[in-house]
Amino acid sequence: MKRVLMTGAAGGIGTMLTPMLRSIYPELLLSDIRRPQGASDSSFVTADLTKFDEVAKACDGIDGILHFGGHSIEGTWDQIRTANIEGCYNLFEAARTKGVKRILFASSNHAIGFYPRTTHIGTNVTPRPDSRYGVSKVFGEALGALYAEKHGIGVTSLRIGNVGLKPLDHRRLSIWLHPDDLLQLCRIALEHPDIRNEVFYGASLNERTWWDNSAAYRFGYRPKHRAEDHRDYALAEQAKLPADPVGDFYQGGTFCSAEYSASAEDVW
Ligand code: 15L
Repeated sequence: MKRVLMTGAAGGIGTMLTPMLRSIYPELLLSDIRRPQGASDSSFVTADLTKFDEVAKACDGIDGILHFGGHSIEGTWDQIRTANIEGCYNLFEAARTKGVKRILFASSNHAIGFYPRTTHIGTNVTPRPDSRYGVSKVFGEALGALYAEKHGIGVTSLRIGNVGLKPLDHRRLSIWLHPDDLLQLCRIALEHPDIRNEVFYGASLNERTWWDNSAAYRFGYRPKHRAEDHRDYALAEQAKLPADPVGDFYQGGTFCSAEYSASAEDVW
C-alpha cells in the first residue's frame, strides 16, 4: 500500500490524521474542496465530491482511499444528497474505474443511532439511522458492500463514534475514539490481507460501550486508549448540558431528538 488518498483532508478528522498517516505513507495524497493549511501542491488535489471528473483525477494511481469527505453532521436534504449520497457514489465509482484496491468508508454511529443505550449491538444489526446524515451513512455502507462483492474492492465501513483527545460528555464515554486507535483501524482497512466487506465500530477501549466490536478485534485491532481515564472531565461537561429525554435515551443523542415528532410513548 503505497499511494493513499484521504478525502475530507481539511476536516477535523483529516487534520488530526494527516501527520500520523504521512509518517506511514510518505506518498499520502490529500483532497478536499479547500486546501488544508500547510498542504503542498504535490500532496493536495482539489476534488469536489459532487464532480465525478475531479474525484476520478484524485483517484489516479491510488492504491487505497480513506474516505472522510462529505457533510459530517446533520444537514438539509440538499446538503446530504449532494455531498454524501452523490459524492459517495462518485467516490466508489471513480475508485472502481481507476483500479483502487481498498477503501475505508467513514460511516458513523448515527447509522444505528436509534438503538437505545440499554442495548448492546454487534455490526450485523438492522440499521436504525437517526437523521438524514445517518441515512447517508447506511447508504455508504450499502454501496461499499456492492463494490466489495461485485468489483472485488476491499471495503471497510467504520462506524465512527466520536474522534478526539477526550470524550466530551456522558454519551461520548461509550463511543469515544482516540486518533491513535483510529490510525490502527485505518491501517487494518488498508493493509490487512483478509479485508473483503467489513463493518467495524470506531471506538477506543470504552468500558461503557454499547457495541460488540469483535469483528475489528478479529482483524487484530487492539485499542490503547481508555475512555474511563477521562471520566471526571466528561461527566463535568455533561452536567452543563440540559436534560434531553429522547436524546439521552438513544445512542445517537441529540441527532435523535432533533426534529423529533413522534409521541413520548414511542420512546422504547
Ligand atoms: C458524527 O458522525 C459526526 O461526524 C461528529 O461530528 C459527531 O457528531 C459524532 O458523530 C458524534 O456522534 O459525537
